[in-house]
Amino acid sequence: MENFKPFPGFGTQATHVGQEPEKWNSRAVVPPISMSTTFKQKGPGDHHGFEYSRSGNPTRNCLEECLAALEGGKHALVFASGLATTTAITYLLQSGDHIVSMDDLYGGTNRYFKKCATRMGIETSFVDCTVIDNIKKSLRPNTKMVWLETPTNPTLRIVDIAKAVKVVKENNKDIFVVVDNTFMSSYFQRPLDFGADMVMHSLTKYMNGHSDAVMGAAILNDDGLCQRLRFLQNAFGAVPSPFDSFLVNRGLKTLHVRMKEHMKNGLAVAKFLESHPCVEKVLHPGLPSHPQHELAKKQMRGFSGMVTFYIKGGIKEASEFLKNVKIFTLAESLGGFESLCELPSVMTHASVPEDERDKLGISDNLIRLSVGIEDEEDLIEDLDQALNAATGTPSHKKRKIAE
Ligand code: P1T
Repeated sequence: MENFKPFPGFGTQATHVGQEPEKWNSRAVVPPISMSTTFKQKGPGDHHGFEYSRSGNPTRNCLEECLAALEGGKHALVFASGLATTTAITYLLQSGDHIVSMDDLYGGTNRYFKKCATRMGIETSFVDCTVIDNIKKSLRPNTKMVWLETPTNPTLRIVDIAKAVKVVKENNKDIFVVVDNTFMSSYFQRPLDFGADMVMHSLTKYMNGHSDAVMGAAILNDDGLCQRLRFLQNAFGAVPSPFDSFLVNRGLKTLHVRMKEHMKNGLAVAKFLESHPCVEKVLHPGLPSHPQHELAKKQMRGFSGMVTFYIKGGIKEASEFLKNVKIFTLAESLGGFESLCELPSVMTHASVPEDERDKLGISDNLIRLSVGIEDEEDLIEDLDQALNAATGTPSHKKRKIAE
């Protein structure tokens, strides 16, 4: 395993920032779930920091403070889902504005820009931002936002954040650069350190890590942008419940512990798949065979449990594999403690038009794994038997021993 250095103090911050017992008269060590929708005022408009639970909630505050610290940012705002966060951020723009977006990204984000933002009169150009010159060429006088996802979902391409920010700011310093950091979590990557203006997370994934809450966050340093987003959080109203805020806040407490296991298992699975005769190609930024392996090592402090691979054959073999896994579960989503697998062309990226999927390499034999924190040997054995069952090959492990 690579010898990556974690961000200093990460575990201590995850444990304590925003969680101060002194916040509560009871001195509760674990922040209480504050379910009240409204808060008593001393006089009209004269309150104790909270008025109404959409505009502010004590449990949500604990989570937002912790998130800001973990991402190395000044402010964090949470929303009812990752996509609600993307929507709120896009509401910072107005009709006639233009977005440049990475072409490979979560299918729902692609669909939002194409089918929803367009209805607000906002146009998006989808370009391969791994080639920095493509970003430069697609900037227009009305470009207001550049949206990057790195590593990308599902083909795990890496965008050089520092170079992308540089080229954007040289063109116009008012264009803000947003990085969707969902695949890495705050533990392995901090885009704000590379000059990005804002980080977006689907907290539904690694940050919560327990596959039991849907939520998103925007994290940033700029006070003015934060104020505008705070207004939208309340005015737009897509806020998470206090109970879900409690769950995600609890999930953060073990983020650093979980991510190390995801990385270890993900790398083991990627190496195993790369050696398997039923596998055409493996995509994992931690493998020296990944075209951007060096950039990944420079920009990230580790790798998550995301592994994508092409099974030999087509939809038939891919479907058989997915039906045959026993420990991996065939389901959308990622980043939970449990291992999941899915077929992006039919599931998470079905909303991306077929010609675009072809261009991006999202073919019917492309399988995405979210490698969980079960025992490495069990995961590899499961993948081996499912691959062999899908392709009618004898067990790879047994065959290797026989050789
Ligand atoms: O599901 P939601 O919390 O709304 O987050 C949307 C989202 C945003 N960004 C990335 C990189 C994502 O992967 C997602 C959601 N992705 C899945 C559900 C998935 O299985 O890929």
